Amino acid sequence: MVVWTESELSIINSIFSSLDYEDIGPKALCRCLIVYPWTQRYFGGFGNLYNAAAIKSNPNIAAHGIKILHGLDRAVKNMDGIKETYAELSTLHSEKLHVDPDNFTLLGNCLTIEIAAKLGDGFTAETQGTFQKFMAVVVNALGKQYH
Ligand code: HNI
Repeated sequence: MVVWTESELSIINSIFSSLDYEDIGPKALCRCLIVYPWTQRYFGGFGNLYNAAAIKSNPNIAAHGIKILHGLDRAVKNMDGIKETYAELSTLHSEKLHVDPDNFTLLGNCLTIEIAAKLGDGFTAETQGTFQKFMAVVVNALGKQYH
């Protein structure tokens, strides 16, 4: 089981309590779709993804970016049971959506960059280390139902 120190729990809570979901969610998903264009294949029904400008102004993508952050909220509220929390979401991404689990890491990288840009000097090495540990646990949990 993953062990969290008091300091790590406090860093994760502080990141998420100050996070503007409506800003960072869309930015993280847009960055992922632009930097790693093969991730666009899962969003064929979302409308125009023709270029970076189209992706950034696509309301369906923005809404989905916000939805993903709310998905991460579930982990923040269940830090000692992230695997169980994501069992159903993992099955959905695997069996129904057929999302390659490597993409979870790519999205996590983009989210890390957006949070770093937002926090500026506040994104210390300690903050980064804790956030990346959190995302690694989330990615692992989301990949659990793949076989
Ligand atoms: Ni993901 C649906 C959470 C990564 C493609 N995804 C969801 C939903 C949540 C969610 C919540 C809504 C489920 C429902 O309707 O019951 N996704 C997350 C989280 C991560 C993640 C927490 C990682 C941090 N998803 C990804 C990645 C891709 C992805 C990396 C593809 C590159 N997700 C999808 C698609 C859907 C989806 C596609 C369905 C969208 C729709 O509405 O049709």
